[in-house]
Amino acid sequence: MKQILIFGALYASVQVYAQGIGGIVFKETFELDSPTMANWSTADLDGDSNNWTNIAVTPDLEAIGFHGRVQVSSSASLSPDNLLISPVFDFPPTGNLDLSYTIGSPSGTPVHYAIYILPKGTVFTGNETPVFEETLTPEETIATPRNMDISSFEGQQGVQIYFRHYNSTQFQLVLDDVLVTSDSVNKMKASDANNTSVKIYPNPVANYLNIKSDSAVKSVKVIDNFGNNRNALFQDGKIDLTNFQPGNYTINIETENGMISKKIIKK
Ligand SMILES: [Ca+2]
Ligand SMILES: [Ca+2]
Repeated sequence: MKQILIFGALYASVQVYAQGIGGIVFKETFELDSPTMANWSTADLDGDSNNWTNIAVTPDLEAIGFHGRVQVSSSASLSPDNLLISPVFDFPPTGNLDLSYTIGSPSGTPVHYAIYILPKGTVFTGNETPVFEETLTPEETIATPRNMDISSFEGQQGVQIYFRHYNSTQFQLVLDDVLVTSDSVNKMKASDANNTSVKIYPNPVANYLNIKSDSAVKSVKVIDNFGNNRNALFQDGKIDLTNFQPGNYTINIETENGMISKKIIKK
């Protein structure tokens, strides 16, 4: 039986930014003194009674670089489907929004997760389109910082961020230090953080997808509709998609200035 567990006031709106001023839009440390901690909720979609929980790091988590308190999604069945849902908050109307967090797993790979940004009150079905998803590589099972541009959500009122540990054959996912910023405290220059600094073409694509980026591309991942990380050759600024089935794919491009996610259609 599926069960939705709600902790705290799910729809309590949290106003943590000064409108029109750059800075911190939302911050969560998952520590006991965090004022927003009580407003997170979880949903155990696979119904195995294992879910996201807030814990003080254990020695195995300390060993992979986590400190203090963290959120851990666990599963007994090795087929987790656990949702962690942020408090409701508003994105400021302007200003290069940036989402960062730290992610990892003590249980090895492949650990898969997705992030959704949805209007408050959404009845989650699993068919929503993630803003980002990935399967961690063996090197990324340690506490790994992630940083991505979410400026397309500028001005949206009453939204929640969902972290979904699913489609994964590993039983633990660890999350800490969720931070949404605008403009001034952004770690990147605005021009670099903006989506336009990475261009992909053609889209739809037949064989080779070109990637043009202002900053050096560190890695490229191609994720299919089922959330699987597909091996694709990235060479000379091109991804070879010749042997891919037609359909929708997500391209996650990690540059020196952060992670950018793009949707493409393979013809
Ligand atoms: Ca579960
Ligand atoms: Ca923490």
